Amino acid sequence: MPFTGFSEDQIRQFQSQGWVAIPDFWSEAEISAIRAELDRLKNEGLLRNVATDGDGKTHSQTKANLQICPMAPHSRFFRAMPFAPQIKVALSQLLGDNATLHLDQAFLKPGKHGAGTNWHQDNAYFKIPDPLKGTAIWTAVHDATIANGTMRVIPGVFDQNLEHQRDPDSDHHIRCWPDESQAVTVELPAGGALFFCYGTPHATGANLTNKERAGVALHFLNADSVPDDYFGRQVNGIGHPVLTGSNADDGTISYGEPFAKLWPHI
Ligand SMILES: O=C(O)CCC(=O)C(=O)O
Repeated sequence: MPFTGFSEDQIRQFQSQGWVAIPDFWSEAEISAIRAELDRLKNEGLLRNVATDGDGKTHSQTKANLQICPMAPHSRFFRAMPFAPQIKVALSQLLGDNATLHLDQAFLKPGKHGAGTNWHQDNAYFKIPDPLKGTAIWTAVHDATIANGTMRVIPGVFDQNLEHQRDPDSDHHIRCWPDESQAVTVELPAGGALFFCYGTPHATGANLTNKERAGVALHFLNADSVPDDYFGRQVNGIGHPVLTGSNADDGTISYGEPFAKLWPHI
């Protein structure tokens, strides 16, 4: 049964613990299409290895954390994904009216030498005043398991600003060192989605299996929490469509196409 909305308990979990997981957020057809489009971007060489050899600079020859950010300039399909009807339902419940797309990206971990992304809070980058006014939707493109380095989160600490430093295992990330004994490991089948607010510390691990594993991460911010120049700012011509409330765009305003209606047949 495709996602039609969070239960009250799930909303309470997001608001008090900073995360909630939905194992069947996308249908089979949707996740197959997401996987196929990510494959296309990978085969075109658009994913970049950001893993480094412990100095934050030297690109690793032995491990790979393949990232593409943003995806939208390269893919009509990924331009359309934030307009999917179930995203609108989820964002209306978690962020309310005037939820906007903040950024879109994907991380792919090749089999055997896929590298994790170290612990961080997204709010260490974005610094919004209320960390519950922003959420990631992290989609498991393949089954995400302990063995292939699925996401871990630290519940209930989203209102603490942990100290971050440059991540020596990445060419541009920052990282923190939370109390890992509190971590929850979130295993998800392909098509599942993990929601975590901007303050929730999260990390992925190494992929020790033979098969690749990827996550597509869309980030959303309530318009009342955005920096002053946010709507004027574009990355490669892509702006920040409003996705919920009476000002919601169905894709027509931003891209001239009614993506909400067309999805997933893009
Ligand atoms: O998938 C990953 O390795 C990291 C994803 C992440 O950090 C995020 O979505 O904020």
